[in-house]
Amino acid sequence: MAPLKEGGLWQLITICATGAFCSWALREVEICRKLGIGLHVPFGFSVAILAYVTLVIFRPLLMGAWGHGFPYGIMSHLDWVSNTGYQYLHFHYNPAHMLAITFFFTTTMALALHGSLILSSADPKAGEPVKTSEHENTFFRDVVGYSIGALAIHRLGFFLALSAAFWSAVCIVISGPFWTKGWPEWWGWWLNLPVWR
Ligand code: 07D
Ligand code: U10
Repeated sequence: MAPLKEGGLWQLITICATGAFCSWALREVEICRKLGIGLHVPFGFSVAILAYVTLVIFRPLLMGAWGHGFPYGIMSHLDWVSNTGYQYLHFHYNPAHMLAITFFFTTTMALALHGSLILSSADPKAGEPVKTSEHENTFFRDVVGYSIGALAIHRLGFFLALSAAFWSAVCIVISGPFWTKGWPEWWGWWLNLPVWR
């Protein structure tokens, strides 16, 4: 990838991609305004753009070289993730990476719960009536003792998904600019707590 980056093609792609993503977000804003709906979709997309820009602009700037951005190849970007991860010894010990992964997994669980619940009520077998939100609430009150409600499940999903992308951005921007050692070593503060030190 070095010649590509030296030739400036990588920088050109980065500029064009960032421009395209931001233009797309603004197009979403336009459509929301036309429809008179909230700006939730462009806001959500902006957090994805933030993660991308963190990877290819903010972190390389903080590290002092564009070479720190990830390369735009299918295999080469996987190599970059692996190499960058092992530079910090064991990336699973990065606390923000832990949080991001937890949020990604919780997002899929919430969407699976929500998708299956809606289908179970709104798409019954032929000849059976469509069920009500009372059925939906009752299912979760029965199975886990709590129903978050039809509006709040979407608020929760939005929060979980945005948190996943946000903590992803955090986990990579602190690797290098803030923490240069292995991530396992960061947990030394725990071993050094006066309680058992
Ligand atoms: C960046 C996407 C933005 C998208 C935009 C829009 C188009 C248009 C058009 C379809 C944020 C694009 C639009 C192209 C398309 C049409 C019509 C979203 C972004 C703007 N990791 N790890 C992450 C896990 C390990 C490492 C993130 C899991 C190892 C490094 C996520 C595991 C080591 C970096 C994540 C695991 C390691 C990451 C990625 C398991 C390697 C990052 C998601 C189970 C040895 C990266 C900001 C993301 C990151 C990242 C998950 C393992 C290293 C949380 C589940 C131990 C170096 N990892 N990882 O960022 O945080 O979403 O980037 O082992 O840089 Mg990791
Ligand atoms: C549906 C529906 C619908 C309804 C419905 C429902 C589906 C039609 C009718 C039904 C829905 C429900 C009943 C709700 C379902 C609920 C969920 C899906 C889950 C909701 C979850 C949340 C709100 C919270 C999610 C939180 C997350 C993901 C983050 C949690 C964070 C941790 C656990 C922290 C983990 C620790 C890590 C990663 C260590 C990393 C380090 C740091 C973060 C730094 C700070 C750490 C320290 C200082 C360490 C200190 C540690 C100590 C002291 C130990 C403490 C331990 C910890 C774990 C923090 O469709 O409509 O209506 O009702």
